[in-house]
Amino acid sequence: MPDFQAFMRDSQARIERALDDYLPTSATQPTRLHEAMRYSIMDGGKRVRPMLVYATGLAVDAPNHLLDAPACAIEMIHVYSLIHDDLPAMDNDDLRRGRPTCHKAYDDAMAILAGDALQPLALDIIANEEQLSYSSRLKIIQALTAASGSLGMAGGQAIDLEAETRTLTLQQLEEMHARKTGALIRAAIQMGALCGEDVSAAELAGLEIYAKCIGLAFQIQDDILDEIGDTTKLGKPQGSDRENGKSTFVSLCGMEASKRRKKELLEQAISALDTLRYDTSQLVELGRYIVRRDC
Ligand code: GRG
Repeated sequence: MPDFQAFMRDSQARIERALDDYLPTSATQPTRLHEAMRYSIMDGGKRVRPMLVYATGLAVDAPNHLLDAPACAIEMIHVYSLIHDDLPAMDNDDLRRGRPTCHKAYDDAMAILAGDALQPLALDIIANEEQLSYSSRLKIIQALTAASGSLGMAGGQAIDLEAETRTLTLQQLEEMHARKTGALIRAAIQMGALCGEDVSAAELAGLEIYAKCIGLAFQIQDDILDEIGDTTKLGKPQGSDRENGKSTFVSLCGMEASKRRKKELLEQAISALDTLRYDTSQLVELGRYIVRRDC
């Protein structure tokens, strides 16, 4: 069983190689669009969602070669959402992953198109993954589209934009984040599970609880980092949520209660993995990493 550092290193190396293979080269016409897509995706994000796909794969005994396409697809959808989120019409951010955002490095139109093009590419690589059965491909695509559409991430973003001028209740905040960030995290775990052969209903139920708890804990840590994180490490300005008057777990519950809540969620997530038969050690460690990360 590899230790967590080795698991992270191997999964990150695997995802970099696979993304590079799936993305059209920068020399492919239209070159500026392909450059913009590569600029945003091949730039060293943490790759949390792909790592969740690989760690879930281990927990359901799915071979790594089946997991590459789902791991890349979820990262493509995630990166498209970051590119569009940074646009002037949304968060209007200049920095992402420590570099100028896509629309700053290129222009608004090219950033919109780069995000637009990453979405069908994500679906395309699943649809064309011949090592997966037709049924698995369809179910993986269903998980991805449900998580990214109006009832998932895009819907969560719409609620977030509408909430900018008012304070949310804690329940409204959790519901918004369950869609905006939680849905893709949950989809990453579902997609990994769909690559396993004989995953039982009890195992799926355990993974579902893990996914929901980790999704929420991820966001609580994001809110904590917005308060106390380091701009250089974060690769984006610290304190922007507070400056923009956004409701966050910290603004609604305070720092200590937010830390307690993410600890409880982590414990709940880890206990839920007891229903699984195979190696859940990397899901456990990844959960710990997600709630303790400093960027
Ligand atoms: C534009 C449809 C649409 C949706 C945007 C996810 C999202 C919705 C916006 C991102 C805004 C944001 C910073 C949300 C906080 C949580 C989050 C998604 C952080 C970034 O994810 P990480 O930490 O980033 O996994 P890296 O760069 O490591 O991939």
